[in-house]
Amino acid sequence: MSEENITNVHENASDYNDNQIQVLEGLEAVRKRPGMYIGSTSQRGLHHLVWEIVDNSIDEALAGFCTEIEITIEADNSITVQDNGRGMPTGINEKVGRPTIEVIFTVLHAGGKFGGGGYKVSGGLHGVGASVVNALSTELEVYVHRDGQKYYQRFERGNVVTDLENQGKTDYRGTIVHFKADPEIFTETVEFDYEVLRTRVRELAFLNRGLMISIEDKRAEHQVKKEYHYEGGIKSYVDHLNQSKEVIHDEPIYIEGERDGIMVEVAIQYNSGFSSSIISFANNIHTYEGGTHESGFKTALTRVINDYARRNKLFKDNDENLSGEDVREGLTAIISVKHPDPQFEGQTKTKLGNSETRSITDKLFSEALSKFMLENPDVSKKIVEKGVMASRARLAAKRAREVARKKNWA
Ligand code: 0R9
Repeated sequence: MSEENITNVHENASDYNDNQIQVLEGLEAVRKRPGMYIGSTSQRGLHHLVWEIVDNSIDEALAGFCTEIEITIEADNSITVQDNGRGMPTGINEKVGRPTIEVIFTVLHAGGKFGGGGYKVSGGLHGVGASVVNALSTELEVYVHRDGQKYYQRFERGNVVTDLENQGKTDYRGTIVHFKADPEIFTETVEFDYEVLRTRVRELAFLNRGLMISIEDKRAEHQVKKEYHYEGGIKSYVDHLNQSKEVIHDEPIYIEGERDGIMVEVAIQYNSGFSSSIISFANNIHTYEGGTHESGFKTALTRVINDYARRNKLFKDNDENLSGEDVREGLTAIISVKHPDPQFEGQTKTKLGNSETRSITDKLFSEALSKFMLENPDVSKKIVEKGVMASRARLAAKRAREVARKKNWA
């Protein structure tokens, strides 16, 4: 593949097609500086290869065409990812004169996202993942089942070994990618850790309601398979996090909404404990450092609970409002947003920066929570009481500190 910079931007396109890809550069750069593309060449970077391929399947699921993703650690530590989506387009990219599949796997920055019309929301390397994985694998094979035909192409260290070939008829539909990480790149290890993959697979199943994701380990010493599928999505995630806790209302409160192309989902449940666990995600990426979605949620939660308590005379007239910390005591919450153009900031690039997401999360969550509280007065009263107890404890501790300070001065 040449290193020419070919641009092929389609405006107003609403779907990918074989020509709607911008082709920017070759793969030598990836093998020279793998860390720039996958973070590191340690075991963490190795696992990154899996997520880059899985992200493409998840995008297909988010587009509404894929319901199942299977990940297999093969006996030789190679990886197979299979999805039952539409199958990658099998036509020729006119600008390059090569099959789209070949372009996607051999040219950096070849991806629908760069075509202008693509709408993809999963995390990852924004459409360059397939070519990066190919560049860093001793072998990569892709099988596409589409329109009743099966196609196959093989690469080695990013280079084309066989042209895309039609292998005849199939009843199946979907894409299968099989790759083997290159020990010349991953000098520490090329062995996958089943537990690391399993934990993230389960998280992805929680975050993508209804999607079935399985992980199988075929290595001699392991031989295990787990399937994850949550019809409740992040509501099931909150149930899971609170499973060993005493909850103060039976069902997690779940809200979802969409505005300006930004999808917001929140699930919350209070337990009798004193700590809070708020976990936020943007495009399936754990936003450890929080961001606008998390702050919009927190502001809305505090305001709605105070408004409800005041309107329903659950405060005494001279009681001050509950603080943010008061209303978060004993709270387990998952916030998940899907944004067409997420901006990640902060030291570890895990803080969502898009400013409009703050007000959108605030509005969607506050409207839904206000409605829930009006319709569920028994649960709402328990939540307010929990906050009032936290507030009293906080004010009592503050008074005790003041008394102690005065004593020390006396
Ligand atoms: C096993 C891993 N799966 C994938 O890598 C995968 C990519 C992919 C895909 C499409 C469907 N399934 C996929 N699985 C797809 C098809 C169409 C449009 N968009 C996406 C279509 O039929 O019109 N693709 C991801 C990128 C591309 N396809 C494209 F750039 F080649 F179009």
